Amino acid sequence: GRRSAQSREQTYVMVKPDGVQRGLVGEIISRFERKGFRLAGLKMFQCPKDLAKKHYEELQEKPFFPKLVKYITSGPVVCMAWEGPGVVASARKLIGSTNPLQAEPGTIRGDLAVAVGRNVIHGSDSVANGEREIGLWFGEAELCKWHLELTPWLL
Ligand code: RTP
Ligand code: MG
Repeated sequence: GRRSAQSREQTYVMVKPDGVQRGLVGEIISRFERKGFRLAGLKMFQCPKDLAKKHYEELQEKPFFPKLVKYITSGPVVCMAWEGPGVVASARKLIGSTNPLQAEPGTIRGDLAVAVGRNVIHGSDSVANGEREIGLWFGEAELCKWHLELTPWLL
């Protein structure tokens, strides 16, 4: 039924090194929790160069790609898998536009960042990429399965 399929949608969200260093991890987790999504995976992690390149492989021809890889590997990130109905699109809304100067107030980037090269957070841009990225960043044993029948207030 609806609560077993659609509500199992997952997205990969990551606090980038600037967000970790600026002490924004709690604030960011809090926004997703308060929205009503379920945290299925969470860890702090120093990303190796190979993984950063793989994660952003769709952007490898862009002029900013080397800088982007350097940024993501410049310090620990906080990796998260969030789950819930429509979580991929909703997370992108909570996060705001790629360029923080274009991001609406009330969004994470709109409230907490000023530069595209230091935009604090990542969120998957499609359901397929969410699955791909969670597979890249997490091992099976690092992800928790919520028992929805025991948490009826969570959709
Ligand atoms: P993300 O993947 O990190 O969630 O960001 P996004 O979907 O909003 O944007 P995307 O096009 O996927 O770009 C990935 C990240 O690359 C950096 N970037 N720099 N012009 C630039 O210098 C530039 N453009 C993009 C940003 O950190 C962006 O989040
Ligand atoms: Mg992207």
